[in-house]
Amino acid sequence: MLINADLFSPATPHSAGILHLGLGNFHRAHQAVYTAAAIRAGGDNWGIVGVASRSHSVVDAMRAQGLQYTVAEISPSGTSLSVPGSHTDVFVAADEPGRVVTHLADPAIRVVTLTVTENGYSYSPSTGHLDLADPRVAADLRGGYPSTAIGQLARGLQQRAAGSAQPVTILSCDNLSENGAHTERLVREFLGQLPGAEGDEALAFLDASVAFPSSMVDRIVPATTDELRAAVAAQLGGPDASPVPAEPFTMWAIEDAFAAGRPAWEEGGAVFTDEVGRYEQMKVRLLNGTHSLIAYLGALRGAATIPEAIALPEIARAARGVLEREFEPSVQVPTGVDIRAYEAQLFERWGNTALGHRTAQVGTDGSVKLRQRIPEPVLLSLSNGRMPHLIALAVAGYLSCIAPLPGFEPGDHARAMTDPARERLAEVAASAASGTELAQRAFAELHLFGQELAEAPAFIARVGELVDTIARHGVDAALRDSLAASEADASSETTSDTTTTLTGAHR
Ligand code: CS2
Repeated sequence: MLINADLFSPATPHSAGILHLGLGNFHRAHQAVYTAAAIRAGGDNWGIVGVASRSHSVVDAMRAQGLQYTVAEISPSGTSLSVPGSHTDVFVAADEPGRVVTHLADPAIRVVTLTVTENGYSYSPSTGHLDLADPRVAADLRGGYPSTAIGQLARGLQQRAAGSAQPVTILSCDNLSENGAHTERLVREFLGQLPGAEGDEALAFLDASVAFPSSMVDRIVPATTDELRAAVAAQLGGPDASPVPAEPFTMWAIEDAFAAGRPAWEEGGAVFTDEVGRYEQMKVRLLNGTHSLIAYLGALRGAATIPEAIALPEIARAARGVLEREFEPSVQVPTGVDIRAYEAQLFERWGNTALGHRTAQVGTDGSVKLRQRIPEPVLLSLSNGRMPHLIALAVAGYLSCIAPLPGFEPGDHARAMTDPARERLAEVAASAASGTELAQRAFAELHLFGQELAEAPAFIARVGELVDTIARHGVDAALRDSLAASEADASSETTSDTTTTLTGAHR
């Protein structure tokens, strides 16, 4: 082993109780760290079998390092290293496709966790349902070893139902609202699509013995860079091929509804609460929603990283405006959370220059991410007679990055963003005469952000206008325009509130 474990205290579990799908950096700096604390506190049968979908890089590195890796907690005041050590095995599903199903059916596995990103749930952003048009979903439904996460869960649960039928919990750890219910719905839809009565036994097993609690996860975890590898190697005195960078902040709120026990994740600071829905809303809208705005506008301004973007005064003003005036009114704050302190902390976190979180990373998969972040706040704002100018700007920024109008060059950071809707949107953009037409077709024809926003013509028109402004006059002009409109609306509301109060006082 290359990492000198004597310097640290890796958790060293005795056996595995968790199967984890999505062996990326987020899992390794979040859930794996909480699990290490639970294992150290006596839960040594809660080791994790980690599954990477297709990529070998993490699996190869961890195998060569006795399953260990370093978490580098990075802040402007310094970096501290730790080694969680919570894995008992890791493998690549594409290499050993049968193993995922076998582990899922194994009664020793009592919790299955997922960090497969918003894009890993095989759902259609336009309908919210399982995407039957996705060829990988269709292949999984036909049979053989499944390759999608939903197919793996469904096939694994089928096998478990037919075998031990022992209860199990499926815990989504992705930024989806109501992620437990969402995952359960997709698994049920998959099983319901199987021919004849093939899925019935598993559906009955789900009714009786499978729990899908929701959870809110939070930690900013960028991609690993060579610079980090070098810095970690220098501190460790030996190489780690796959260290994970992470901010110091970390939070996990979980609904305590498990079917077959759970690790004592509270040992690592997790909060068990029946207000997970509120935590999710707060996080997915305030943090992730504002993050998207910072990423798209920042990329268009040439900022490589989130801290570079938020250091630009207009972007900081737009971020504050969207957060306070457009996202926050749609959020029910969890009991005991000081929302002002939470928001102040968000700005500090985004400003962490040492972390170097890239705008291209946050801007990736915008079609599936924005679908989770914006529709409800937009609809609520419109129903209150208010145009959410800054959310419209974030969406205009997204379209300008992913599907630039002919003749508009969004820059390298925007070009580096990948998105499952990129091809479809680019086709529309290539033949669109204006931003207005692009927005109109993206929302109403492609149903990019679902049915309800497809029927919000004033919002679509505002997005289109801002796409045109970005293409013709640049992103700064669009920022000035939407900030002025948003600030004017806010101040006219304050004035009319005062008037109402004064009129009331006169009576
Ligand atoms: C980000 C998130 O990439 C993104 O879309 O908004 O990954 C964010 O960094 C995490 O959710 C923070 O917990």
